Amino acid sequence: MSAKPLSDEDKKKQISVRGIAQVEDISGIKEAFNRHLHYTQAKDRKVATERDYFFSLCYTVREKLVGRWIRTQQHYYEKDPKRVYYLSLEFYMGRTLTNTMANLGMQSQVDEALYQMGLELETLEEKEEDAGLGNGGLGRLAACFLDSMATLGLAAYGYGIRYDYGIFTQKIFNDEQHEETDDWLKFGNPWEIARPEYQIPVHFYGKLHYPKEGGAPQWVDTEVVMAMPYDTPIPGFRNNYVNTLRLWSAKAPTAFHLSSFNVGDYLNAVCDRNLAENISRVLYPNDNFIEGKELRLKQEYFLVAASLQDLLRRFKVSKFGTLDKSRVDLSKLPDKVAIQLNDTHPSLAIPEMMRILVDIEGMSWDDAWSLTQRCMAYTNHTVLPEALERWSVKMLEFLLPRHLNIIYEINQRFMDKVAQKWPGDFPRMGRMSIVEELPEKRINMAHLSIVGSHAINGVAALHSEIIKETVFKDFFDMEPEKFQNKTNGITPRRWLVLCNPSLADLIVEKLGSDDWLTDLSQLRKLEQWAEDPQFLMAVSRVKNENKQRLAHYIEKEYGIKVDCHSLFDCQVKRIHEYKRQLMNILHAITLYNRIKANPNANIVPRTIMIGGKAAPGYWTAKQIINLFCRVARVVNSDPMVNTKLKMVFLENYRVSLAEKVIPAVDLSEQISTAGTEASGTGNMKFMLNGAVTIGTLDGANVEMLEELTNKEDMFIFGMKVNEVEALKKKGYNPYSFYQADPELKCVCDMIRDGYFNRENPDLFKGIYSNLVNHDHYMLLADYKAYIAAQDRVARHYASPTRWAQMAVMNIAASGKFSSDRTITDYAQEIWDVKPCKDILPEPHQTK
Ligand code: D6G
Repeated sequence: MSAKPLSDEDKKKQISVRGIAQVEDISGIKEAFNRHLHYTQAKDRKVATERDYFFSLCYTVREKLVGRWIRTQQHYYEKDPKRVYYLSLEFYMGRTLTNTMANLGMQSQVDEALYQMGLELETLEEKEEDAGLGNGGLGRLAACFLDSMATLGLAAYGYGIRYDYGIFTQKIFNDEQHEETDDWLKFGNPWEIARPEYQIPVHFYGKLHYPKEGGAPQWVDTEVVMAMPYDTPIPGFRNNYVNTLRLWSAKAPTAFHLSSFNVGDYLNAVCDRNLAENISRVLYPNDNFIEGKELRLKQEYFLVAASLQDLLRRFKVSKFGTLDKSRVDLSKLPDKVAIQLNDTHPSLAIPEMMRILVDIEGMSWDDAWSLTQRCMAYTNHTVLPEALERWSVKMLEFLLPRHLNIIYEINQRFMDKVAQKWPGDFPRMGRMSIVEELPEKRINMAHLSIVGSHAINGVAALHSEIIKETVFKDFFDMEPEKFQNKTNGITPRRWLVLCNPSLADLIVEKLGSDDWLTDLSQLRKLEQWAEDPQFLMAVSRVKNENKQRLAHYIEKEYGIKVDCHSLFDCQVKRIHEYKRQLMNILHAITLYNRIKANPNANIVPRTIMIGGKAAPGYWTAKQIINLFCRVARVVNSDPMVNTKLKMVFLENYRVSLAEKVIPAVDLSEQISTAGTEASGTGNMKFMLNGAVTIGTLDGANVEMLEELTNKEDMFIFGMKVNEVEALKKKGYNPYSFYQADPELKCVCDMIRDGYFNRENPDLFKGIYSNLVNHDHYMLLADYKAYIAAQDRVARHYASPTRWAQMAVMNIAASGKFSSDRTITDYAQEIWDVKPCKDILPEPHQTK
């Protein structure tokens, strides 16, 4: 097929964030694509499936990475900088193909090459499974951080688990959530490379042997599982850096269960291999909730044990693997290694590091402790009590006896320090102990993490203050210098260039370059065009195109037609009571009642969308999904209502769906009870894409408001943290709010009386009674303010120019929320490493 002539649109594309399409690159891509179709997929064009094309394209793009990857790793060995290790049980990566092309600046070339071969890039992109190795914000944050660390040229590594099954696929039937396994590896993963040569043994169970001559007890008679690494390249944004995400998969050792007592039962011994390999089978599907199961504890230790051995191996070798004697001096460890614990999930790294240094390397306790503390730093992500990890001593004793022993020793020494500072203050010692006695003996992993780290940070300014004043107050009183704040951020590459290229191009055109993509604070300059009618029109046009694309998706997937002129009002995040999706539903029912009561009133049309997964065992969260879907059914089928109000549940919300939804939204719902959402990052993604926020003064919303030049450009409502606390103290009575507000009372009564579920009218009585009697997250107390804020939203949306101005002012104020800024802060204030803006040379040849 011959090349299509360049239209004006094509010419514009050439100065697009999607890269510049050069003729020689296009022919190179076509050649590589055909080579992979032939040699890697072993297919010809007559029999090739779309998936074959997808894989051929992935390998074509991957080829552009490998030279850079090898070169970057060589560069780290040559320069030997301090390395950063980000340990996380979750890396919510989503898709890789488009991100890789975007970061290498080759989207236009690939698009053109495929077009010339009669194929469509978008269709192939849709073939990719999401790598859903995370639940929500915590896992996606880890993924955004990897992008920023590579973009800032940090010698950084992600360490995690290669779960065979990621976060479950959510299916809605009969208005209810059902879970299906996420078999994301079923067609193979073109981005990973197995590295069997770096397999590492991990020990479990066993017992302690106390040597007669004294000294540290020995951990003996253990069961071994092998940790097999799979490496995924993490490209920086157009800087030729490619870092590594190393994910561990559990493998039974060759001799697993083939010991003497098993001789003669070879087949059963082979089948038993599954037991060991179950460790990396599945991601625990809970967000902000810890289940306390043995398999999860195994996962946590498996990650930590494999990663520490691996990073110590890397520390001990240098200059391409030759042992450099001076470097085996472990006292230099904190000069070369920073370990960031993403929540307490990998906090066994602290006793594991002590075990390695004391038991294996023969170091004194004090020296080992100093090195451990100087390497480790801990990020706290939540103050919700059900999310704070506490492991039963019984379980630890059984699974990791030496670690329990070390934790006791850490605690003893720490308690001595507390007693020294506050002699005789036994209640304080009780509060600060790593070992809790009631209701059963448990290890408080947050306390362990604080004691074993040199830095502890919250994830937004408000959250960092809250932890100092509440859950960790005693620790703050003791060592205030350890406590820091690092407000979360998002990568503008995925969350703008990739998901909203038209808006990115518009900004490039206005700012005259794309430098702002690695220095997002430059977005502030857009304020000068906030009154420019042409710019406002262009921003609205992009939003409308995105809305049309989403409307098309909604119609195709759910058969619901939505009006693109209506206000797209959206709350996407995990379903949790504290996030208050139920309050959003109360508003939807309120609107329904108002339209029914006054069909001719001039009501601003809205499309209310909620998306998110409920943890499979979280009954109330599932009820909330069920209620939303049932209300939606009534609303959407009522001709008196459905021209003004539509409700859509966005099934199976995940990274790739977020990329379609976020650019198309007008109003972002960030409505958690003040003091409960540590940061939020969805809030930032919406802001960057020109949505206006309705929200409480919670998490990073506070800083978003601070960044806005005009405070009216965000719809803030509801109680502040101190007001929530004061009302709790006074005694909160939700029933009085219910009785005092006829509109609220009517909405609650409809839920109680089964208005939306007449065939099963008792279905939501529990929701009603919980609301009016307990209402732990104070929805009824904030309802009036929320409705009033929603009314203000509608009034503003009725003026398109005013709304577009608000959108522009929000985009302009979103620069602080780049994860590049967050990572720069971690680098300077916790890790003591220097971001490097230099671009590595192109790798022409690799050694
Ligand atoms: C990645 C990239 C590859 C490198 C390998 C091992 O797979 O080029 O050789 O990592 O790196 P280290 O674990 O020795 O740093």
